Amino acid sequence: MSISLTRYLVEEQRAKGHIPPELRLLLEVVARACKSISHAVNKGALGGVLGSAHTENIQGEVQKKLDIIANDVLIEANEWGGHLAAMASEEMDDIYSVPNRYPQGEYLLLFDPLDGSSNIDVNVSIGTIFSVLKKTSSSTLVSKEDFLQQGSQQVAAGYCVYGPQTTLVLTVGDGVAMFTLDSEQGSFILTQDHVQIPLETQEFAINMSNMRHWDKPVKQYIDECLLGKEGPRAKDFNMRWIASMVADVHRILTRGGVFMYPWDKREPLKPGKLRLMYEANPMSWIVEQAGGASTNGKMRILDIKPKELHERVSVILGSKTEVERITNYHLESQSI
Ligand code: AHM
Ligand code: MG
Repeated sequence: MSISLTRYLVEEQRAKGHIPPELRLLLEVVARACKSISHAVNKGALGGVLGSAHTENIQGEVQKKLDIIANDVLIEANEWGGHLAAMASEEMDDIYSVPNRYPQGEYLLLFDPLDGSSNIDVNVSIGTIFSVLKKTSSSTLVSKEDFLQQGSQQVAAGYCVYGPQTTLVLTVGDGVAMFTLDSEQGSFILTQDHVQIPLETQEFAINMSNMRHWDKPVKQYIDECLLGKEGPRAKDFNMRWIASMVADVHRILTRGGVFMYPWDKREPLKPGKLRLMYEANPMSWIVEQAGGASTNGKMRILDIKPKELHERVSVILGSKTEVERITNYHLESQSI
């Protein structure tokens, strides 16, 4: 018997009461938007959607046509349902309040519409990452400050990876479930519930070309992995770097591993490359809900109080024992 996303959400609500109807609507709308994005990604060159849009986002990154298409799909799908107060996206400078012509709900949706943009044109897995918060202020006017909540305040988070299969991964704070898109039926079907990241791993993901810029604790960890059986870890490690956080995190959820995009010395004032609100927070919650851990080297990512919507952060996440080891290396290097 196959369990659709809708059925999963209804049954979770019935059993545990943590998915109110408005949140269910929101999650179903996001899933529907992901189906549309998956369709556009699938068409690729045939749909004329590849290549640069010749515009830049607020972070000065050149946007791809599909970045903008995915952003528009998510906005259009979500603005009218009455479940949202506002949205924020990696691809938009400011928050997007629900237009006055639609009813306003109490949820805030944040997303990276198409993560791993550098992989779009080369037909490698990319994805959509999303995070849901609840508006805490009673004012009907939504401001950027409403969004600046710690990751631990999220009420739902997920991602959809567009790879050989389209897979939606979701948490509402009660474990992690994976749904695979059945394109014949047009629905997401539950394919794994209670996802657990293995504690131990022999696989790491990091962009090795940045090695010379890393800080000492990160270098120490990777050096030890590279020494393999002959080194202090006494086992060989394997390396994978897809350059799509969604795809790297998906592999870690499936077979363990550790993912790092750490602070480095190239731009010392920049805390990291990845965005706290659109990438690190949702992924950290998913990873923790699957028994893993996530830190910026100094503290749990979900405890960081954001100061900016587009704030960046150093990210170390995945199998718990490895993340703890890397955190210890950071603590040791601080105390020297
Ligand atoms: P994007 O949101 O602009 O695609 O950037 C985020 C991506 C992550 O998915 C990935 O882990 C990282 O950037 C790859 O960076 P690099 O190209 O430096 O390896
Ligand atoms: Mg991204």
